[in-house]
Amino acid sequence: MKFFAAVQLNLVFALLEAVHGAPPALPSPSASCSTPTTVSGFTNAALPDPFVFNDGTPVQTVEDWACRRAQIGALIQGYEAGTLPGKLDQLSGSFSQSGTKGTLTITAETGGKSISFASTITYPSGTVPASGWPLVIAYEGGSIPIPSGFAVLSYSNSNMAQQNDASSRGQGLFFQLYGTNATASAMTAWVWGVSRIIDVLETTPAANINLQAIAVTGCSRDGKGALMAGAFEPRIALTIPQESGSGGDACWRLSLWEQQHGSVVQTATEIVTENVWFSTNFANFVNTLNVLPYDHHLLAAMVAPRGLISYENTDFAWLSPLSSFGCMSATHTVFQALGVPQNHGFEQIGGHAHCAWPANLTASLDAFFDSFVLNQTASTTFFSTNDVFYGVPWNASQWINWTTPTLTQ
Ligand code: MCU
Repeated sequence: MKFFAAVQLNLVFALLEAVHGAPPALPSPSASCSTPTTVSGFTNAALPDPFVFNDGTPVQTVEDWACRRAQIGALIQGYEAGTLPGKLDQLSGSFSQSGTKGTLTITAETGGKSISFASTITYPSGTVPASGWPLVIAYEGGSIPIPSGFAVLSYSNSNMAQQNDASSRGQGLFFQLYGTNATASAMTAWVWGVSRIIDVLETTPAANINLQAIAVTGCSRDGKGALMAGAFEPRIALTIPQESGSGGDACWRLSLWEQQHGSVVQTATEIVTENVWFSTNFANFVNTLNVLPYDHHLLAAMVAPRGLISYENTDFAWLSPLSSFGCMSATHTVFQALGVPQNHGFEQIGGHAHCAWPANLTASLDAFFDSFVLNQTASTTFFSTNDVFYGVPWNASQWINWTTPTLTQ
């Protein structure tokens, strides 16, 4: 019965893809879906259950999950990310191309202020496919091997919101538009920029981009950012955070557990002092993580049922390897509940420098590109670690203490 429901769901997502050629989509949350930015009185030492709403009632259907996802997005903004502004009425773009180099320039206006930013798109040579080129939006250029046949947009996210150190708060183009007191963290400002790029690509046919075939990637701090873009922007078909570590595909609670067991990892208390990736409000919660009604397993779960593969590097304790593995194991239950576990991959190996690409990861990467961006058939069952987590004990049931339902239509 369970199997049947999963097959049925796969079929529904496949039909959605066939009809729209688009990434698999969730229904819109119903008008009655309530999305507060905080949950008062919440406390949970384990990872919060993805399958209960804020009020404790169970999530049973795909439509329920669409509402739960919206709740999670609001909570993440409320506690750690600040407010993500939406689409602007005053948005325009221009595009020029010389050979394989295109320049996409975007002008955004609100409240009497205006900013412009330009991105370079590097195109493959050859004939444009009928549906346009698939595109990778690469934070600061990215550092994964992108297969031939893709256009690559190099996104200057640090120009959108600076990330030098704590003094970067409120610095960058986004804050020129929304004011230096905007609550958005740098990562939130970066998501806003990605969404405006996609808005303008939608109205710029000359750029020849296949809007159903957009991936996002970035490494390290920019990997944290890439994960967040995939979580909040449903027009992204495939999300590829690389070595994002704490604040990315790791969970706050699990990183603290690693530290408590003697591993020198990055925790929430450190991260809010180091840089401006999170809102100023997050500093109020980093010493009482149990009150967070979410953790990063739920940030990553916002990507489902779209494609997500994250890569981690076991050579660096600072990246908090147990936390990433445990956190993504928790995220995986959401893809399972939606009947698409193969849409979520995780690979954690060592033997390479931070943000360098070892060739033995290319098979999974290419399979994810094939399946989720190019709509080709590929086996995408990749979920593994070779790590022993620097001796820190991992007991899944201590952290993932819910039963995974099969969400029905
Ligand atoms: C893994 O990403 C970050 C890390 O969170 C920071 O603590 C460290 O300073 O920088 C890393 C990074 O972005 O390296 C390029």
